[in-house]
Amino acid sequence: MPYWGPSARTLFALVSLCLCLHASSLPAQGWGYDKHRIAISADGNNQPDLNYEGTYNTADPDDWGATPATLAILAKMNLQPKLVHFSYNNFMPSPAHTTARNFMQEGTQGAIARWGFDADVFFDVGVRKEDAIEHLKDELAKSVESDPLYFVNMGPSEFIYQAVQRVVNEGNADSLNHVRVLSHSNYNDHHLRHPSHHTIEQVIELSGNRIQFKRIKDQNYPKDNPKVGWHTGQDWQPWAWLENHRDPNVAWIWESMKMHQHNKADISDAGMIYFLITGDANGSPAKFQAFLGGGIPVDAQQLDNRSSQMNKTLERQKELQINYNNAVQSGNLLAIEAEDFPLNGDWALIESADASGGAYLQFKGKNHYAAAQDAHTITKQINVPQAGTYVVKSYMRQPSDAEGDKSNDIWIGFPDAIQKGNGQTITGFHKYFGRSKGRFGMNGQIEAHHKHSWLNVEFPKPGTYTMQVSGRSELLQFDQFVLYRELSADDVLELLEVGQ
Ligand SMILES: [Ca+2]
Ligand SMILES: [Ca+2]
Ligand SMILES: [Ca+2]
Repeated sequence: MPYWGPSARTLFALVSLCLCLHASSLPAQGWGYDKHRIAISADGNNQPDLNYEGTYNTADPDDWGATPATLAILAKMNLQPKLVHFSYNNFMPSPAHTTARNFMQEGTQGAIARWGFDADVFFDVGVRKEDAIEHLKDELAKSVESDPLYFVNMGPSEFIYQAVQRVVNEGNADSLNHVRVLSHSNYNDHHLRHPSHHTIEQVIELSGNRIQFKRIKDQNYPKDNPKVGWHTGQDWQPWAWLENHRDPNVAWIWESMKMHQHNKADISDAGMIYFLITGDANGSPAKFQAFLGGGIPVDAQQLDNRSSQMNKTLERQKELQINYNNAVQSGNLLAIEAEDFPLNGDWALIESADASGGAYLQFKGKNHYAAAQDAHTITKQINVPQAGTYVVKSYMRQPSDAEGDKSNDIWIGFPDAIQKGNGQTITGFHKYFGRSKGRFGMNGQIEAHHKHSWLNVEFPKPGTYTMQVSGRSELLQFDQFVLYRELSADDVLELLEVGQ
């Protein structure tokens, strides 16, 4: 071995050490951030919200690029395990992507596969709204002085509002003393998709002013100076280094940014994560380039585990979506939104992000236990594509302060079909009841011939049939009816998880 060998090795080791130090010893200065837990909620919805009457019924597409960029910044610092929640498509009420391309799903799944994030902390609000809110609630409620949560606000504030509301309602408001909400955007803080939605100030107020809030400068500006900010208008030159980056995962950020349908080079929301990691609120394309350097190293073993787990989940979701479409097309599954019934009497339509279709009906009148009243009966024609006998279930909810068996029933009737309970034909209206609090649960039984029974309805031939519902107990809420045949209740629950 030549005499200079050992010292060359030493030199190499020293250089390596310096490189490592450079990556891991960046000062923790963004608002005291030091490898703490991070939760993110972004919009980016591409499925139009057709009930929205404002100017934009889809979200700003800048998140399609900002999400991969954000996750790249975290991965570069090996902070994957610190990302404990990422919800997307949070433009409430967030209709599921059934006809439009789901760019946010592509961006998050792509980042999970490339950099080994935990797939279980990602939620498409359009498909798993309830799970997403609950999951953020749990992460908020865990916060203590030694383990604070940084929440990065990348979309309108209603989503975090609903999670904070649950933390408060469950008596865990003190945890919010250790939650720090970071924003850069007047829009994210104040945009209201619906009059019932809330601003970031209302989120803070709801927390009893416990949540700490910081808004850094708007990362979209100035758009005409590529040296500052994360939005360069339609000038792509400052980002050109991304396109052919030697790390293909970094080059993928470029592809994601180019999906922007107005061709804007804008990943403004990523500026917040850059600030948290570096303390620099004046990030830029060139600083991003220096930060990512030669690329993002990943642990191959960790990646293998994660991507096989994710592929299984994706395959399962695809299969469920196909099964749901088949069940609807074949007529084996009829899903009827309560809010599609024309209103009558004391029925009221309530818009709500946690209801299917963004709304439910509530009976605001008094109890009518003796008989269905015409004055409070709502009627809808339903289309039945094939003859057959269907189980009738509904998604209903009792108000949270109702006693166990109160506010939990309606009258139901199918006057021009054959109704059956306990195997026997029955006629007229029947009391139809269930129990579920907190969330809309699938249930619904009748009492026929002195026994509890599921309600079955036979439609002798395809066509249009009348369905009637009448108010029975005050304040009951119902969201959706589900009629099904040749499926089990478990099948239906699973199919509706993706179909809604
Ligand atoms: Ca956003
Ligand atoms: Ca932007
Ligand atoms: Ca509904």
